[in-house]
Parts: sequence; structure tokens; C-alpha cells
Amino acid sequence: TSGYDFRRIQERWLPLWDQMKPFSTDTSDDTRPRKYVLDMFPYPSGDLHMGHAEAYALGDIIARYWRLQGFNVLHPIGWDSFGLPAEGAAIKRGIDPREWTYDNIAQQRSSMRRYATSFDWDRVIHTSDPEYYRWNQWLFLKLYEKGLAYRKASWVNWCPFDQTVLANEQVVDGRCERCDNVVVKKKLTQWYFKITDYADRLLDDLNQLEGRWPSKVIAMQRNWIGRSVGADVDFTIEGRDEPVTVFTTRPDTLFGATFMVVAPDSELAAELAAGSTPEVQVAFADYLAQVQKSTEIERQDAAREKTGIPLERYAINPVNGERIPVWTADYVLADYGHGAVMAVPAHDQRDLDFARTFGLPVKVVVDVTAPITGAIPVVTPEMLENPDAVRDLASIDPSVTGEALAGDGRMINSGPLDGLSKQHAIRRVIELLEEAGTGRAAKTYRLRDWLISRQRYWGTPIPILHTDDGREIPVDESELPVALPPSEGLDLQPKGTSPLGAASDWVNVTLPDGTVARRDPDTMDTFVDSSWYFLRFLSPNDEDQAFDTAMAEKWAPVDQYVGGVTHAILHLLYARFITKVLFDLGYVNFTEPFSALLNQGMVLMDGSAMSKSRGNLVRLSDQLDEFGVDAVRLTMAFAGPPEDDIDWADVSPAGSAKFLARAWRVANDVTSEPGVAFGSGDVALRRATHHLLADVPGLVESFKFNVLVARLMEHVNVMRKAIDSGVGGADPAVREAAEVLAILLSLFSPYTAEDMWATLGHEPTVALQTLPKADPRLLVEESVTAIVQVDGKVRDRLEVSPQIAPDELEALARASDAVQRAVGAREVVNVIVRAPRVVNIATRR
Ligand code: ANZ
Repeated sequence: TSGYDFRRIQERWLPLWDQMKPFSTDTSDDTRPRKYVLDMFPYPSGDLHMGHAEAYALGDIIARYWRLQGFNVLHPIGWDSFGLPAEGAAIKRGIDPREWTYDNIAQQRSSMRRYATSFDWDRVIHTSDPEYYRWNQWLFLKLYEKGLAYRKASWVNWCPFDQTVLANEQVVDGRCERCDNVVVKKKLTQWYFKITDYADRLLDDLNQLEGRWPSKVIAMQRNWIGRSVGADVDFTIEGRDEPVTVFTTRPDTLFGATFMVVAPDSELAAELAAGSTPEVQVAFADYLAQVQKSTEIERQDAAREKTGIPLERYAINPVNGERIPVWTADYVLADYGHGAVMAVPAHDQRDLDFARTFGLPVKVVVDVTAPITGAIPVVTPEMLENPDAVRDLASIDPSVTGEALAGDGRMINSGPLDGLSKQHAIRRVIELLEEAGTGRAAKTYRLRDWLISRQRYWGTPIPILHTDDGREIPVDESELPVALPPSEGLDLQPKGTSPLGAASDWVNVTLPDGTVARRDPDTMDTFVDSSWYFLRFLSPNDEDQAFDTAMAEKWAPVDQYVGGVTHAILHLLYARFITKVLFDLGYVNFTEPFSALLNQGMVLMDGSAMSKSRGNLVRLSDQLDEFGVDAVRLTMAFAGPPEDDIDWADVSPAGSAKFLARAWRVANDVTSEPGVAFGSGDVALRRATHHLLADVPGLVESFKFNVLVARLMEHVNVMRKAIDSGVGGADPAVREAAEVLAILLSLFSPYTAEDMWATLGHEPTVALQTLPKADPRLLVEESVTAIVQVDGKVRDRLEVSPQIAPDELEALARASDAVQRAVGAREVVNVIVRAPRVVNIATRR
């Protein structure tokens, strides 16, 4: 045989696998346990890069592992192929977005095959195919029927560069996630999905995922949903019929409210100003103009100097009838809570900063120096009268120190709440408010409804018709898909309205009853496409339904999801939301889409992210040409724990290639026949093989792929030594070791493993073998040394079985000549046995 040559091996096996289709899953096979292993599907932005190579190598290890364990594994792939980059490329080159998209898909697909990813190539989906997106439209209609899809005019995030609205999630630090331009606010009528109806469930169900999703991702989801618990309190406004409601997390401090603040960009502020003096109206207009120039980030910066103006309107505190002034200031946000706050400067830092800037009163209502002990505070009259309770308050007076007193303590200056702790005061004041009808327990969320309409061409058309008299008519399900018209003749240039509006033949529709209507020209956010795609893989060619409910019951949720942490919020939140909606509609019988999640790290170069502009881009195709697919894949697995970043400057694909050559050669050195009984083989080598087998499940199932690779390296060394030092290549134990090596190596380096398997005289494919079980008899150590002490001195050493029972060990120890000599005539008063290692005998002296 010639030496190890990865090119020859790749050329030998790839065409054969293509023919065999070893990874096409029979989803109706009920004879084996099932495993659904899913990689996040890629966006077809160009050829595969190093990041893809890492992610798909990791997902592949997991899928291949479960196959070796006898599972029926579903491991599909598709393309998330709608979206802006295709449109950008189309504009730049004057081509149809389809051309760019499907060319890139073809290229990625062929790279994935070469990369030996064990995908089921018979289940490929593209979200930009009408056969797929018609079901987005179906999903939209289902949400619409349920009142979960609706249109409203509101201030939205607008990217002036991409000329499109952005979901809150797509605004990062006030900038467009995609192009990094500063996002501005624009008032537009847009479509929303009512994800806020699901806020509690999205939050509470995270508990089920604890320990199975990275805790960081769970925390990010929790924070994004941002549930605050407190109360709504109604303040009467002089000269206004309706009260103004504020949300507070600290209703216990209600007696300390000394003014009210409303968001300047809220309708309420405009109305209150309009009802005030002409001077206030002018000042308000000026202030609002100033505020609208600042970004959301600036407004949320607590350290920023407080600005605001009094509206010369007054609110009445419902618990004590106190009259407090209403101000407007931009630290209060229009779209959180009710866009208005009761300001309690003594206990809230922002309110205090504001009060100190404008000379507003500060009233302490929580004595933070008073001790809170026990669950239920016992308030004695002495405590209330004790001047000591407020003794230290003067020195921590917030109006002097500038430090708000945020901590717990006992209520003071608060009428019926006096003496209570914070928690009890919160409960009590809510009771009082509810009795009086002036407030109630309430929750507020950071989460906003999901803005799903986009003013772009390359997406799923929204299946709604608009009539001249303003009615919305959902397209009948039987009319789906509402197919995208050809892009030819349309100006795709971003301009703030959808290019589809100009496709007059497409837009104008006459209904059977003669009604003239226009199609909604907007397309859906591509996160709609990816919110349910995992279900489509179960029946990818189904023409009658989005997915097969019976198949979903069997196969879903996804057992193991693998992908980047960049999707920790958006994609996962939306998929979780849509899954819950589908559950409520009776289409699925589970409420969480992804039972376990693995986030791979990034592939870096010299400590930073790879990019063309930095000039540190490592091209995957170059690496594959130089070192071969198997060496690159093995390097990805060996680099470290999968969650950690890989610095390509620190790893050695050349070293991986060398190891693979060594592994391949030991298989070539096996001279026994396939099928030989292993029982008569060299015991030491057999033990090593079975120890390895015993450790595999623990290592793979806890994603310690790097440790397993290290063990395989060690295993090859042990085999090499055995072959070269007397055991020889004809020993059955060497064949056993080599076969196990080939099977395990197929997780990481499928070509080399397949070639070894053939060399060992077997038919392809090694990927569908069953991983042998470790023989427990080969796992026991032969003997261990037990030491026997008499009165603290070692008197004998005994070679015993590691499984020896304590009483048996004690008997052996007592029978020892050396021990008997040491004990002599004395009485044994105590024997402590720690099998199999120690026996301690104590005598009476
Ligand atoms: C009175 C109070 C007293 C408050 C106190 C806090 C401490 P989280 O936890 O983020 O939900 N708030 C309410 N609506 C607001 C808005 N639209 N813009 C800015 N701030 C707003 O914060 C809830 C608290 O933030 C609420 O509780 C309110 O101030 C303020 F010692 O009410 B608090």
C-alpha cells in the first residue's frame, strides 16, 4: 500500500457515499429510538467559512455518535435564503436576488458534501422557495385569525441606510445590527406579532431549559423579556377627566412621591402641555425638539445630566390626597410602563438626581437603618416611638448626600404602612389601592410586540389585501402561496416603501365579488421563516400542510440544537413563541422547540475575529486543500471545549493530519482476518480498548470532544507499541483496537475512518456501525495493594481484588503472619476496614 494520502481517500469515498445515501432518514422507522440533531441552517452569503466548519463539525459529531449508538437520527439541513444581502447583491449587479441566492446555495451545498457532513440530502429546504414560504403565509393567517397578527401605527426603529424598519432586537446600542448606522424613530403603520401575550410563558418555561441550554442564553432571554413586578397606581390630574396611571416596582414608597414625570415624546405629555399656559406650550415644544435629537442610549444613560420642564399641571396622590407637580423629562421613556412615573426622590436615584437639579422636595419614607428581622415583622409601639429608629437618618439624608436610599427598612411617614418592612408594605398598599379602586398589582415587560413587516422585496409577501375603504381581507388559504412577482422591472433600491408596491399587475386584485383591492406590499421579517423551519424538515415536500402533526409528535422537539450564540435572543425567542402558538392551536404537543442547546465558540485568528478588512481571514477552502477535510474537522474538535473560541493561530491542522496518518497505518498493520474472535487477544490491549469504550458516552454526551480525541491519540500510541513489541499485528486484540478506533474516528474524520474500515476488510460504511459495548470484565483492575496497619504501623501488604468485600479483607488481614506477630498476645479492640486499600487494627496496650 502507498502511504496515507487524504486526497486519494476523499476521492475514493465521497462518490460512494453520494451513491449510498447513508444518512437519508426513514422517519417512519419506529423500531429504533429517535434523535433529532439540528444545526442552525445557514444564510447563503457566499461559500462556507471557518465558522461554519466549526459549527457543522460539532453538530456532525453529535449526529454520528447517536447513529453509532443505534438511534434513528434525523440530521437535516436547509437554507435561510430570504433577506437583505441577496437584495443588496442584486442591486449592485443588476441581477435577480434569486440568481445570487441559489448560486450561493449550490456552492455551500457542494462544500458541505465535501466536508462530509452527515446531512440528509433528501430533506433540503430553502425558505425562499414558494413551496416553503407559502407556509409562512399560512402561519401568518393563523396568527391573524387569533388576533396575534395586527397592524398599528407607531414609532418604529428606522435604519436610514437600509431604509427599513428594524425590530427592537435588531437595534444594538442604538445602531442597526446589520450596517451599524444610528437608528432613528419614524412613525409608520406596520404589522406586528403579539409576542407580548406570551411574555409570562416565555419567561416561566425557561425553567424547563435550565441545565440543558447554556445558562448565559437563558439569562439573556430572561433579561430581554424583562419582567418587572409591582403596581399600577392611578393619579387624578386636575383639569383632566381621566386619571393618569403610573407603573412602579415600589408602591411601598407611594407616600414619598413628591412629583410626577411624564415622557416628553408621549401623547400624554403633549396633551398635558396643550392644556397648560401658552408659556408652557412654547417651552414644551422646544424641549421636545431637543429630546428628539437624542438617542435611546443617551436617554437611558443614568449618569447623564437631568433635563426637563414643569408642565404646571398637578396630580393628586391617591393615598394621601397630596397635590404634586407634573413635570416632563426625557429620563422617562414613552414606551415603557405607561410612559409616566411617580417620582420618589428619597428612594430612587434618577428621581433624586432630577429633584436635586430642579430643587424639588425629597421625602424619606423608608427608614433603612431600622433592622428587618424574621419573615413577619413584629411592630411594637415602642419601636414606632423610639427616636433611635430614625437616629442615623439625618446623616444619610438623600437631599444632602445625593445618594438615594434604595435598601429595605421600616416604613415611616407613611400613615397605615408605618412600621412595615418593604415586602409587607408593598402587599399592604396594593390591598389599600385595590380597595379604593385607585390601583392594582401589575407587571411590566421590556419585551415589545414583534414588528414583522419589512419594506423590501426579497421576503415572504404578507397575505393580506387592502380595500379602498380601509378593510383588511386575508387571502384565502386555497390561494396560497402569494408568490413574489419577478424582480424584473422593479426598482429594488431602498426608498422607504416596498418595491412590491410598484408591481401593479401583482398589487391590484379584483375579488370574485368585484371588490377592488391592493395586496399588502410588505414582506415578512426573515425570522418568521426560521421560527418554525425545524418542523418542516419532518415532511419537507408536503404539499398539503406546513408540517405533519403526527411526525412532529414523534420527532419534535429537537433533541439537540447546535448554533452560534449570536442567536441567543432573537431567533430562539421567536421560535419559542411560534412553538407556543402552534401548541395553543393544537398543531404540536410540546411547548419548547429545542430541548438542548449547544453554542459553539467562534473561530478567531490571532485573538480577534477574522475579517477581510483586518487581513486575517483564513479561507476554509485553502485549509481543506492543504490539510484535508478530516484534519480540519479533527482540529475543530480537538481545539478545546466546543463553547470556547478557537484561535486558528494556536491550533495545528498539520498535527491533526500527522495523527490521522498514524491511525491509518495501524489499521494497515492488522494482519488477522475480519470476524476473528477477540477473546484470545492480548489482555492488556483489550483492557485499554474497553476502558476507552466505557468512557465514550460520558465524554461525547457532555461535549468533551477534545478529550475524546486525546484519548484516541493515546489509543493509537498503545496500539503502535503493542504491534511493535511482541504482541504483533496478527493478535486479535490489535484488530479489535483498530476496529474501535475506526468507528470512533468516524465521528471526527469520516474519510480516514472509512478507509481504515475498508482496510480492515469491512464493507462501507463505518458510520452505520454499532459502537461495541465495553466488556465489564475487562474494566476491573486485576489487583490492588491493601495495606494493613497495627496500631498505626504498616505491618503487611496484601494483593487483593479491587472488588473485595470488607469482611473478606479483614479476614485476610487477621490471617497474615506479620499481623499476628505484631498483635501478639494483646487484645484487638477495633478494626477499621476501607476496602480494598486499608485495614487498621487497634489493640489494647
Ligand atoms: C417609584 C419608585 C420608587 C420606583 C423607587 C423605583 C424606586 P424596572 O425595574 O426597570 O421595571 N419607571 C416606570 N416607568 C418608567 C418609564 N416609562 N421610564 C423610566 N422609568 C420608569 O423599573 C421600574 C421603575 O422604573 C418604576 O418604579 C418607576 O420608578 C420607573 F424607590 O416608581 B419606580
